[in-house]
Amino acid sequence: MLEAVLRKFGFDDVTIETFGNGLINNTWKITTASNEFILQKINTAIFKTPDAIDSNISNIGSYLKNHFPNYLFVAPVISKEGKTLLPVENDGYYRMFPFVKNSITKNVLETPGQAYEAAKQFGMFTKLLGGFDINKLQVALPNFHNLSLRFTQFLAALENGNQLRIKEAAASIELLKSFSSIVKQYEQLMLHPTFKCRVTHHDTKISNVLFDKNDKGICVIDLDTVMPGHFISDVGDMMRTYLSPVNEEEADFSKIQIRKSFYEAIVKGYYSEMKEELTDVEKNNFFFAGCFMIYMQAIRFLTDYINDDVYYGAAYPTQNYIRAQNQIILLQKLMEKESLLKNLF
Ligand code: GN1
Ligand code: MG
Repeated sequence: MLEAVLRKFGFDDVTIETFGNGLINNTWKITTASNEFILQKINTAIFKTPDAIDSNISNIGSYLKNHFPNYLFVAPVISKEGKTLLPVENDGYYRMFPFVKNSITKNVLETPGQAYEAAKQFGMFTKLLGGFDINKLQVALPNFHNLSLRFTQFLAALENGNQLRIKEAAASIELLKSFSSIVKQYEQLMLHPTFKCRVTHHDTKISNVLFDKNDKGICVIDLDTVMPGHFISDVGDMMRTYLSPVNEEEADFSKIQIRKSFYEAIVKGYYSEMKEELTDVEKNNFFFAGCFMIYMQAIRFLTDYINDDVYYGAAYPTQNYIRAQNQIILLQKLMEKESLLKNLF
């Protein structure tokens, strides 16, 4: 199947390896005699309108090319028929990107300097697109970071989901309910006139930043979830994925920690681009971004566990339950450090 897709891009003799660690799409690295590429199959169970993604990437690309020609925008490869999105019957949708020469992607964050660079790159992305007409963006995943809806879906799962799993996860369920003031705070912010809607990446994990060999950020990638949104999504997911030395898969919860130097790096990196753009209400909710995203991710993992893993799937039976517990502990540890971290800035 992949060979047929590759032929449409004019490739015959290539090596194909699986690539990366995304939970949703399938990704391969393609090596030809002279170049490298990234091929992806879009998971249409989740991204139901691949055309929307394709058009967003194309519109953003044109805007950046016209207004900021020096910004490295990784545009999709055009097929022999002139397309950037290739439907394959009874299979799915494919697209390909050039692998940026000499770029490095990281699955694990090692230093605060890397966190600074990543936060700067995501901040820069939103800032450069400050003049882009947000109404031109199609919403590929409606309500993706709508915490109120995620909470409602969690409550619905408690009504209709797997009873055995609900019993097993009782303690985690109670903990998540006990943090529901986060939903209230989110709802109040959404009503605030200066809590702004901006072009938001919505997936700011470290592997979505390209680095050079000196650990300097080059640009951001994976624009599938770029939609109108709020800065708490991007900054919050940085906190969720950069602050702790271990990620959401870690089952030894004693390894979960909040590293102050990485928090500082996120603030400084993001502010190096966005300080003048953010309103006071937004700045006052910088710390809240982490609570919002970690709480939402804990809810999403636990909801999925209770719904028999329909969304994320599971490599072993309790994977989503472990992930949810991991995120609850991360949230608790972050909240313990609230005054320490808030007093830094
Ligand atoms: C999914 O596929 P990946 O890893 O980029 C998910 C994110 C979650 C993340 C948790 C479309 O992202 O929202 O934060 O898993 N993406 C979608 O690891 O649901
Ligand atoms: Mg992604």
